[in-house]
Amino acid sequence: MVYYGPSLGGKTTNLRALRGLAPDGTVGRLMNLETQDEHALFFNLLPMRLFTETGVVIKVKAVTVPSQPIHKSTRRIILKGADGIIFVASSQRDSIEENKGSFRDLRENLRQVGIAHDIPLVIQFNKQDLPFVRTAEEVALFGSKVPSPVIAAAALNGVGVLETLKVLLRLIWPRLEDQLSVSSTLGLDRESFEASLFTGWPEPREGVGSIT
Ligand SMILES: Nc1nc2c(ncn2[C@@H]2O[C@H](COP(=O)(O)OP(=O)(O)OP(=O)(O)O)[C@@H](O)[C@H]2O)c(=O)[nH]1
Ligand SMILES: [Mg+2]
Repeated sequence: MVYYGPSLGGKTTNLRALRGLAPDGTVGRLMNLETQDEHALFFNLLPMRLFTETGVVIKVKAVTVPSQPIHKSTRRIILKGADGIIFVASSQRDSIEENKGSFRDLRENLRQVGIAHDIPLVIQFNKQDLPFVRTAEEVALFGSKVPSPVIAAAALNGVGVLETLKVLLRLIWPRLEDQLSVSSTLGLDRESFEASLFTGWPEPREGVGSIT
């Protein structure tokens, strides 16, 4: 799962929040990967294991892209391995142009690496807890106009983070079935896949959480 989006949108914070929400034994360390060239380049990787009721364990790697313009080629390499994308936008009103720019960059990179535009994609409007943001209603209205699911979040408070990932995994299931025939080979049908993902994880929190 690739977390894509403008600088400071909250990609790393999503992974930190997942780490914080996860029951023991389901996620590994949050890794910070660094390249050795002259440009500071950081991206993160969080390995997770989701235990389904059928005994099948789904290994998920959540990866962020480095957002600086200079790292376009790294973003492409990361995208090549993507099964799904979470686009983390900032809800702040003055971030609209940055969000758009990063989304254009995403579309261009998908085209460049030959990934179809119908790759599972969820858009997250993060930082809902801040003032001067697009409201949850505005986010919902936006969601009604675009083909991808759109979710409001406040990742810093752990709100909306799990929901975003769940929605993406639901979109991904048909691919698992197409490519691996998981229902016949592993007995993992769509219903049990959806029902058992994230068992033991906390229930979704309402609102934007406390401002910490
Ligand atoms: N108030 C608030 N701050 C947030 C939220 N999510 C992230 N932040 C803050 O925004 C800043 C940037 O968050 P990061 O998670 O580092 O953003 P990023 O997308 O990983 O940024 P790059 O790695 O530079 O691309 C940090 O100071 C976070 O604490 C949120 O939901 N609410
Ligand atoms: Mg980051």
